Amino acid sequence: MGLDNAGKTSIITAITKRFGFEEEVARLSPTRRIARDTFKFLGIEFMRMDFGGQKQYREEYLKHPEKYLSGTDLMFYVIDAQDFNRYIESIDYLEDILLYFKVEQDYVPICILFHKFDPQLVDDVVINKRILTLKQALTRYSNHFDIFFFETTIYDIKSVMDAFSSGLSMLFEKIEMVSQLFAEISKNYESILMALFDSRGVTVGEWYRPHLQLNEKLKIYEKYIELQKRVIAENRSLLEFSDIFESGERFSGIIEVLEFGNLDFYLLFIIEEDEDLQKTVSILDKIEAAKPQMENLILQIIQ
Ligand SMILES: Nc1nc2c(ncn2[C@@H]2O[C@H](COP(=O)(O)OP(=O)(O)O)[C@@H](O)[C@H]2O)c(=O)[nH]1
Ligand SMILES: [Mg+2]
Repeated sequence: MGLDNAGKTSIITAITKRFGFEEEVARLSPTRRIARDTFKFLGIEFMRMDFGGQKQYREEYLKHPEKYLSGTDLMFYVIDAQDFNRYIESIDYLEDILLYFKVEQDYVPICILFHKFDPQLVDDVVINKRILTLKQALTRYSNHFDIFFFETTIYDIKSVMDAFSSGLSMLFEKIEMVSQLFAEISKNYESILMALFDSRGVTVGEWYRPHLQLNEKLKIYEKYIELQKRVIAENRSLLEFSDIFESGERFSGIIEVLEFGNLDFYLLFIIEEDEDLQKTVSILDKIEAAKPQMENLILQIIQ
């Protein structure tokens, strides 16, 4: 939910496509009423509702909230971070929505996305200040609700996927065990990243080397998207690769497919490349040996 023009439909398009969505996003017209679709995560089917945000629709939702909002498990509230003039209007709308949930004692987790936080704005003092002020104002709702903030932009697909993944993972109790296991395993190697994705690129768990830079994360994610396509096209269960960061640092990695009935997961493991390539290969082999442990854990989560 969120005001019209906040970027809600663009976000859903980006999450669904993950690549090559720019043209479609540029052509979007305002959503009429509510656009519904479904997707699966960890074997559970979710209905996703994209609430058209124009004034007349907002009034309708708020007039009959029980009709539109009951049964909500998770809300993503999108604010156009660039549109300072509409911050207040946006907060008012959010407040009305939260009021309904509060009266119903339905304390759904709320993810607030400060969207259109485009790459060139990351160091922009003005917008950062505005967002901070907004966050401070919004913390008053955290007495009742679990509220999580994210800065997102469709020009960084990872930012959008992270917000979506983090929101969803709140609905699965044991899911943080995956990241914990990754942290544990990573200690033993010169790891850069360890992540588990579902077939649609939603993160189930991940661990990053501390201080990994944003552009390095992006590089990895883009590489992953490209390689995942190849894994599918070539019907492989394992793919090893090697590449280089802008800094000149080399990394090696594997993508491994884990299958559970008709559910596929992708394990991505990236380590610093050793001059002695044999050493790198043996580490990647060891990681492969951790597969049963990983599979056990996934089984617990999707039960
Ligand atoms: N600069 C920028 N523009 C965006 C971003 N996301 C969406 N937009 C643009 O914002 C406008 C409204 O997007 P739309 O998804 O239709 O908004 P909705 O009304 O909330 O569904 C469109 O022109 C999009 O191209 C973003 O991350 N950055
Ligand atoms: Mg829309």
